[in-house]
Amino acid sequence: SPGTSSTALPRFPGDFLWGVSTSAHQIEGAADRRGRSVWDAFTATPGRVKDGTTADVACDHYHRYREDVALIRDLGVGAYRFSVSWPRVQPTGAGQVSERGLDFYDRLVDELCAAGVRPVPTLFHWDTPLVLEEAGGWRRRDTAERFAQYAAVVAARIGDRVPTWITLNEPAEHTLLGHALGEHAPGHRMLFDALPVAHHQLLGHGLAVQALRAAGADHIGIANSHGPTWPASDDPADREAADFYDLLLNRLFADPLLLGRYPDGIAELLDAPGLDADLKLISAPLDWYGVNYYQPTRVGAPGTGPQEFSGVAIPPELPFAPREIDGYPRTDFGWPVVPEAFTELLLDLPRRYGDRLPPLMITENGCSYDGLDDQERVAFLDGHLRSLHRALAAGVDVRGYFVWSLLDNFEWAEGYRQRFGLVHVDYDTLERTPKASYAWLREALRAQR
Ligand code: GBH
Repeated sequence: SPGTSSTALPRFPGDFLWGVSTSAHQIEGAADRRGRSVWDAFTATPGRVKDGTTADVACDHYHRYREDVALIRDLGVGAYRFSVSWPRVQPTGAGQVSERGLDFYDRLVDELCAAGVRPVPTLFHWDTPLVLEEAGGWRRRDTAERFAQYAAVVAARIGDRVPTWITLNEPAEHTLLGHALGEHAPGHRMLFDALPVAHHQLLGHGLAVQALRAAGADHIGIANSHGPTWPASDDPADREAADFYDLLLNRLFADPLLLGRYPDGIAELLDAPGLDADLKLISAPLDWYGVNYYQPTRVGAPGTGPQEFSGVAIPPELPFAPREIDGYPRTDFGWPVVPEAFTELLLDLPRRYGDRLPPLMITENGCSYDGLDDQERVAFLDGHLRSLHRALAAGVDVRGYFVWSLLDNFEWAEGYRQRFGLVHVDYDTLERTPKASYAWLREALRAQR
């Protein structure tokens, strides 16, 4: 009825997969029970994490996973996307496997299965073992091989109960923020010299897919960040800058994965020997393609934008400059809330990739807001689910949607000051408290049944 905010969502397909997402470094804690990762070292460097915190304890999910699985079950979602910490499984990133580390994921997967929740592990969500990084990390080609060996170790232990896999999370962010701009671990500022890091992650993905299939795994995907890029104006210089940003964010990973080639100009910059063979491996068919969506980006010609954007310093040498998007509400992070851009993105992917595009799953979507009565998050999720439904109605094949995130957690360079959870975490007591958005989503999903 008019005046109530409880208008039901449109109906989604009966077999649509609903889920929530997290990642290991952001929630697990128990840092004393794993090898060190690039994020431990980055965090220990003063000034890198803005509130000076570490993820040593985080949400202490390592010890509290039973309570967290109960929260997932009670929410009524069918799936849980978590990540496996490489240094918990292989403390030095190669060779020696930690059985105690694997035991944790074994227990977690059992707990999920008992709760009727599908485990959806991501094998890499940015926490490279520090020993590997010190030997060159993703700048080195053989890290891709190490990654595939680690994937095989994980599959051998939990593969019998895992129906759906994700290789990498957002290699674009890990390349750009972690290696080109140095705003994330491992903190390199290599600008365009970071391109091999992109290629080696893609190669790691391809080799891991091969290793997973050899271990009998099925339903394999990847989680890539995507978002519409809007030119700041019709000026050709702004359009050119926006096209370049679009290439870096939306095509640098998707083109090799889905089309088996790099966008024009990139292969020349890469200069990798054996590129054709690599691309063949990288473009081996995926069962589904994961999209992490947060917001559109407005981009103009270089030298025309702010020096700092969303807390990230923008080097003047970049051939583009991000610009503010005005006229929309903003999250606590300052990101504009533009649900219709989600529809735009979802309509665009099949236009770009045609029948090379596998079925989609939204592997992350969410927002940062403080407080337990988080009506802004309710509005964000409601708006984005309606936008997603519009894309479904237009024929885009989307099979699932995962909210980022189940819990408030360690938000990388922001520390704990951005809260993305459906569930509030008190970082002194580690007490979990479901927010208004949790109750809203539970009711919205119940109404779908
Ligand atoms: C994801 O990355 C990560 O996978 C996850 O670990 C993280 O916690 C979560 O999102 C929330 O941050 O300056 O307005 O253009 C997010 C990818 C890239 C999305 C940068 C926002 C910049 C916003 N992000 N992008 S803006």
